Amino acid sequence: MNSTVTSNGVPIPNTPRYFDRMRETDLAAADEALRARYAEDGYVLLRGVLPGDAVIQLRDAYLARFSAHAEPLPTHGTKGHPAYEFVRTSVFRDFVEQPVFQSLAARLTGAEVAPIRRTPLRHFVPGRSIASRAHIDGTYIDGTPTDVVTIWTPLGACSVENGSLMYLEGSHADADMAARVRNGALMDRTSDVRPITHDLKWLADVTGKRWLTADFAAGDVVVHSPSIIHATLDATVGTRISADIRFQRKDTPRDARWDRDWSADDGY
Ligand SMILES: O=C(O)CCC(=O)C(=O)O
Repeated sequence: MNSTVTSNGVPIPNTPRYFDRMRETDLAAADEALRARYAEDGYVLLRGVLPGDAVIQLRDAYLARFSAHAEPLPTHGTKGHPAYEFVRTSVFRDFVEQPVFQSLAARLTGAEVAPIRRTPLRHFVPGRSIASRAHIDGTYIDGTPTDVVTIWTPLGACSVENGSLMYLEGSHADADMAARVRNGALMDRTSDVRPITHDLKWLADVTGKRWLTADFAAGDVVVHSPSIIHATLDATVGTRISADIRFQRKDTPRDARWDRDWSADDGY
């Protein structure tokens, strides 16, 4: 790994001051232990939740769609782009509707959950210096944030150098942190007030926290709470493709905007 990594082109020293590894949780743990870990860390990293070859097949089916498309492609995930079409196929829907996801979300919430239809499909290629800015999911969901569970599912192996997801340690336990740091946060895209910042080193400095990373194999997932601050690094060595698969408690108000298929320009 390099001595400096970047997110949206902004460098962060790759040192123990700024980075640590996520803790792994055993999928075979008892439900109470799983929930306790989720409450404590704001995320659970689970290995081998899905067969790796099924995940690779989905990735290949998505990438195969690019050969049928004439250049130039529309913006990622907008109408006419392979990602926009792919999230509407039965292959993709069958994948995200596998019972393993719903039962995991139910185990973590301890309640009955319903799927959220809108499932973003992310695709980051090396050399572009584009990554997800620091944010909490609660900002984007028009509901009670604690009731939504996100299962971040990389479609294929995803190392830290591939731009995998990472969490600001313990940030879920500080309810005011996002609001507090937002004041004075550096922002490269001032038209969108929802992300906290694109400068992940700055955020680590003002909070005194580290970013927690992981290398993922095909079939691994990480599940997070809507109040944990997360972001990604730039993909530098390979293409990162992933899906944000979400559920919410059945007994909570639904955000109707999230009941439709995802489109990158749907504004949510
Ligand atoms: O994959 C990404 O770049 C961002 C994912 C994310 O923010 C989420 O799953 O909530």
